Amino acid sequence: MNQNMFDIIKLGGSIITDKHEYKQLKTEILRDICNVIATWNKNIIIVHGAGSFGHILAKKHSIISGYTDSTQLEGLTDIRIDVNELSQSIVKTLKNQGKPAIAFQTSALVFDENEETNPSFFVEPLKKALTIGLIPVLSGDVLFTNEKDFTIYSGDSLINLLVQEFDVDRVIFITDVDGLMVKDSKLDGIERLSSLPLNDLREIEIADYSKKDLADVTGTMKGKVETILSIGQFVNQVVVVNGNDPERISKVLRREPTICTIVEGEKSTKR
Ligand code: IP8
Repeated sequence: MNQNMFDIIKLGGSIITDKHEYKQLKTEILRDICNVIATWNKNIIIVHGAGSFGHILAKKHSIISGYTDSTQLEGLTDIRIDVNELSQSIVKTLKNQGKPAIAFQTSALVFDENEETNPSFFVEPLKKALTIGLIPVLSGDVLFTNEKDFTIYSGDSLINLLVQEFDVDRVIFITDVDGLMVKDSKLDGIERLSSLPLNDLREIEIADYSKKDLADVTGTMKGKVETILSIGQFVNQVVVVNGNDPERISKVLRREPTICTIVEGEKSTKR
């Protein structure tokens, strides 16, 4: 495999924050996950979800609907401050593990000109950071757009852009579930998908896991599958693994068997 290829690691908002409580960082889990990431010598880009540092205020101020009145601006400012704080916590935790990282503000690099096409993406600062050995840390954000003035842009949408700009081997979603769950018609329950080609995922009925009581303006398990279907075309593998057990992440990185879902992407067929 080409050593210059990248892995993108998505730290889900639910695994690094407690989504029930405003700005509640799961410090120990973040430390344990960063510990594992720090052992990994491949080029990586980290994208994190906003969790309770973003979704609670995003919902309160209807940020996803775009600009309606000036009272939203205070909310927008607070979300930016809070998401920045979360990004910096990740950077500091990586730094403590001896891994130099740098946070980038997604809304300063990405601008949605027109909802029909991919947003414009100023990717050069990321490329430069990577070539000198820094790990870029990016996030979901409040994005400026031509149509609505602003909206919520998820980390998953950003990954969709990144896989089209970088030579990406794997996208690893570190979540708080054991993998992608499907309805099992025989057992009348749900079961985890362990490994499958992207094409099979197109046919499958996914069990919807979203916790309805939580403020989350972007995500459901079905939404995650749509993201995987899209990014899977550009990468070799997409993995969904539970970050509550960092040993599983370690095994995923070393390509050893563990509890997770591995979707084989279509990158090689596109060359
Ligand atoms: O948690 C959402 O990003 P996500 C960004 O990756 C904000 O969906 C600010 C709520």
